[in-house]
Amino acid sequence: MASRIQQVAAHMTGVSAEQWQGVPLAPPDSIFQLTAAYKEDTFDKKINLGVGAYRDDNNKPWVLPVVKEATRILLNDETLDHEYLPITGLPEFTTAAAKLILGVTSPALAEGRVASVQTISGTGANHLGALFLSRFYQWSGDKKVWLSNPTWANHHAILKNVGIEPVEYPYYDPKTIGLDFEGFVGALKNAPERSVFLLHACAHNPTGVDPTPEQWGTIAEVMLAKKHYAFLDCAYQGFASGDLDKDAWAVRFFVEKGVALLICQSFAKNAGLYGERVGALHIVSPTKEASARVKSQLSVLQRSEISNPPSHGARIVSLILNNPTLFEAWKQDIQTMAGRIIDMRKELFRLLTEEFHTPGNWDHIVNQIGMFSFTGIKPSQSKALIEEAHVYLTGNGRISMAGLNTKNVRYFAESLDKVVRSA
Ligand code: KET
Repeated sequence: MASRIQQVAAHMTGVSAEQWQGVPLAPPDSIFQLTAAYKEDTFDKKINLGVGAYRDDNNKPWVLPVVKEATRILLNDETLDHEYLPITGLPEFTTAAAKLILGVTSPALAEGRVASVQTISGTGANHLGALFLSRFYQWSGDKKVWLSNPTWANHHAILKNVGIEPVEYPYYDPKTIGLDFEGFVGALKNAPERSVFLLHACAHNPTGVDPTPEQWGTIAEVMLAKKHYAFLDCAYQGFASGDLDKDAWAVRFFVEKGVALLICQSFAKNAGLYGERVGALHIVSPTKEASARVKSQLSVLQRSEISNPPSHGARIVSLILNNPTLFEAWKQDIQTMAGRIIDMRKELFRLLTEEFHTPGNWDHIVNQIGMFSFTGIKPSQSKALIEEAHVYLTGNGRISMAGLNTKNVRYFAESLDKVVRSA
């Protein structure tokens, strides 16, 4: 009776019966809040080094010329419609995407051992991969995935969402501002057999520190010996070296060695298609027959999650990957992006070492790979950069090199120099 009166009262006052009292206010996303704060900032020299998104030398998002060309072709194609794609995506896209990461001569592809599904960019691939493992992996104990310390923060959330506990393995050594290879291999050796390790295929985020080919060799050996599973996240193919094949080396090497694995692939960065959400999940199985079963279950999962993936971005990438002229043009565009980032590394290094004589060793600025640089500065210094210099970066000292250009790199170096000297 009392509750009926309450309901009536709530109805009369327009207050909903559900107050969501149990819902705590969540903090904003650590990366995207920086973009929002940067946009609101009115300071003329402000710099956004937060999100890993490419900018040209004028600090503008860059629509790749090859993407413009592919879009023009699509616009003039009268045969295209807006029907649903198949549940697992546009077949000519997923087939070409698999070749791009695994290599055209991949034995796994020739033997029909790869199940490929189009996903909502790299994040969707990570999610679907994690969901699949959560459901079907033969876990030796609790569901746990080993993540590098540090890693892309979203890895933690994506795993937790599907009931997998993220645990950490040593990766970055703050003393050397490089790879803690011993710690990493030690964790691989000490983890129970059949553990799942999430590895960044190239251009590690946030550190920009990748294992050498020789180190990858040791990692693969230990993974094979311990029957571990490799969850490979490849969000930056092309951004490490400027060369798509070179950046796929570790993935292909693992497949060749027979490490059990899946690959999460994103076209957000290398094709500049951030908002189009184009990606793929590739699961490599030991047999064609197993692969067919895996693919059938991926299809079932995908159906209940997103039903079928969006078509526009996949069509653009499919055109680029399947047309030799467009493919060559894309490689040029990737070199333009990777090359500009490398130039910024060199210039920042030169300014810090030759002009400002900033205390400390800055070799890592030029040695680190890909979109990001892990500066090695303290959280208090990151905070000072944001608050005093209007330079936006994540609290862990990661900077997106793509946010630097010939016009703002000096101001950044000067600001970095100041915070390094003051604390
Ligand atoms: N994996 C890694 C390692 C990664 O850095 C990102 C994006 C993704 C996957 C997913 O990208 P997608 O756009 O879903 O294909 N990283 C940048 C953007 C973000 O945080 O979402 C970043 O670290 O800034």
